[in-house]
Amino acid sequence: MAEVRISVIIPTMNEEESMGEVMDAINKALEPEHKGYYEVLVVDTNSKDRTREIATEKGAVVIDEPRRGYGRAYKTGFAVAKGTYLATLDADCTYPADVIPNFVKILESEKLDFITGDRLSKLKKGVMSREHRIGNWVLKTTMNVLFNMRLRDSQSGMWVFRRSILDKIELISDGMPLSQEIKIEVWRKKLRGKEIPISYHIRKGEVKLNSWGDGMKNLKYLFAKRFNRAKP
Ligand SMILES: Nc1nc2c(ncn2[C@@H]2O[C@H](COP(=O)(O)OP(=O)(O)O)[C@@H](O)[C@H]2O)c(=O)[nH]1
Ligand SMILES: [Mg+2]
Repeated sequence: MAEVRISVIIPTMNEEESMGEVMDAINKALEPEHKGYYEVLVVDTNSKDRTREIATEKGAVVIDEPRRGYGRAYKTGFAVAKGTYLATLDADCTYPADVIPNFVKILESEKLDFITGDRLSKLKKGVMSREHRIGNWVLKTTMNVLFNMRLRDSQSGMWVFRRSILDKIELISDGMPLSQEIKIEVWRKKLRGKEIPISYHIRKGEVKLNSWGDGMKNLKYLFAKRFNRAKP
């Protein structure tokens, strides 16, 4: 590939049920305007099912990351991504891959550094449990208060951003808190960030996060980050 414009990065752990559909959605979204100029990096932690084969068949490059952790997987993927623009999403069919080209256009036309998809403004009934909605509210309110931010969705895992900002931000978390940390860093470093509503869909396959445990870890991480005590 001569020049990579867009790198799509997906962390995976046993996502065979949805991997094919996610790859199809990405290829369908990017082929019309970016064929030959995008790469899909699947950062996989010890999948025992067909996730890796399916991803490879559909054109992704699979990167091995045996160390557990959502944040760890992203940091590994970011380090090898070649695109001018990076886009992230889960491998579970929850995020809309079709918005990626438009978000890249918005980064360019509005001269932004970072866009995060907001799942909550347009959330349809039944997609997220009451407990999850309450958890998300507590986390985003705590983040907004501690860091003087105004985001609607602090936990969204869909970001489209310029790779060049990675030199300016510090990502410490190896776990789920990386999702809030990347937003905190963008806003803290006064980069040009924007939140844009996206659709969000019911998950396929088995959830990898433990709601209460990860929710509490995320909450504690916010305080640690605020007082410069964050650890991987
Ligand atoms: N490589 C890697 N991927 C992970 C790990 N934990 C979760 N994932 C992936 O990260 C994405 C987010 O996990 P998910 O279970 O959907 O969490 P949720 O969206 O917050 O409920 C999915 O694509 C998972 O397969 C991990 O330890 N390593
Ligand atoms: Mg998910």
